[in-house]
Amino acid sequence: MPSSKAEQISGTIGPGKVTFLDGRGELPMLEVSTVWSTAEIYLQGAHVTHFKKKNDSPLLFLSQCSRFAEGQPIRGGIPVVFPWFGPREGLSQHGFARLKEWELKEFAPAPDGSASVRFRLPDTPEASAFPSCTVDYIVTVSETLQLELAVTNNSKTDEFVFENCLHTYFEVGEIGAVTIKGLKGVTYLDKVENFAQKVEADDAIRITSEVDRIYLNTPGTVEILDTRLRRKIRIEKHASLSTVVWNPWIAKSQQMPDFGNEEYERMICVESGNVSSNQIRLPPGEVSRLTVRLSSSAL
Ligand code: TA6
Repeated sequence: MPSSKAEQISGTIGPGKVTFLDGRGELPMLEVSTVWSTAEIYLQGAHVTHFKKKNDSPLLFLSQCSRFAEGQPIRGGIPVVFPWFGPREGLSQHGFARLKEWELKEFAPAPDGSASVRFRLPDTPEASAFPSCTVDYIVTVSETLQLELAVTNNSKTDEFVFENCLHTYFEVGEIGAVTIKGLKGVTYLDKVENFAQKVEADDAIRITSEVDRIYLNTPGTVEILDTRLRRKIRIEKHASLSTVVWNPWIAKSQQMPDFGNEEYERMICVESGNVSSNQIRLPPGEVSRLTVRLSSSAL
């Protein structure tokens, strides 16, 4: 680990480079830059807070009101949700991974100019409630943003049952100008209506009120079409059966202290993971690799 902040770890192969900085709230942060793009990643939660291609708008939404404090979730970017999704009696919502400072294990610039950074979730008291496991997260920055959450069950005897989710906040020009494609015919749990089970009827989903849905058994690619930014975002994924779509709309926005009252107009969460009935049952010695590839193009 670099001894001084703002120390640059330059790649020797490609032009990809990583700079180690004091981020907001003095939380340790990495800035990764490639010929195509820049990204910012906080060690806390291995949390990608920024990804932007040259000549494009940022891909990820980050709230102006987000906290940047030890052990507090960051509002925006890509929270890593693990080992449970949602509330859990007496414990933090969405697991503990997003609250912990991850170890920076490796920085790997590639000949093609992309740059990968590997993080490891350190042992924590909370993890003792689960079978012994190794959790690595690899972020690859290039013209696209690729994420891989690898969980190894180190137990010799016990199955590891967990949920995971890359809870991505996308930046949009204006929520009214957005449609979401790729979920037609998929069964979902509607959290706004007490988890009522429904089937998606729309080919192009529009957001016109609070939306909080868990789409199940859907390994497919989802697209966000944004006519205001004239941008199409593609979310390709592997080893993920759940897609969660969330916009807090007006009332919920006003209830969240770390989220601006009008910010619901500029974001949509389309999250990729394995939650609820899609939770993972990982046998001893096995590895699960949730992979998500985010790309964007002109509409
Ligand atoms: O993924 C959608 C969701 O589960 C919503 O229900 C909402 O709670 C959101 O996550 C944000 O959760 P957070 O704990 O970050 O406030």
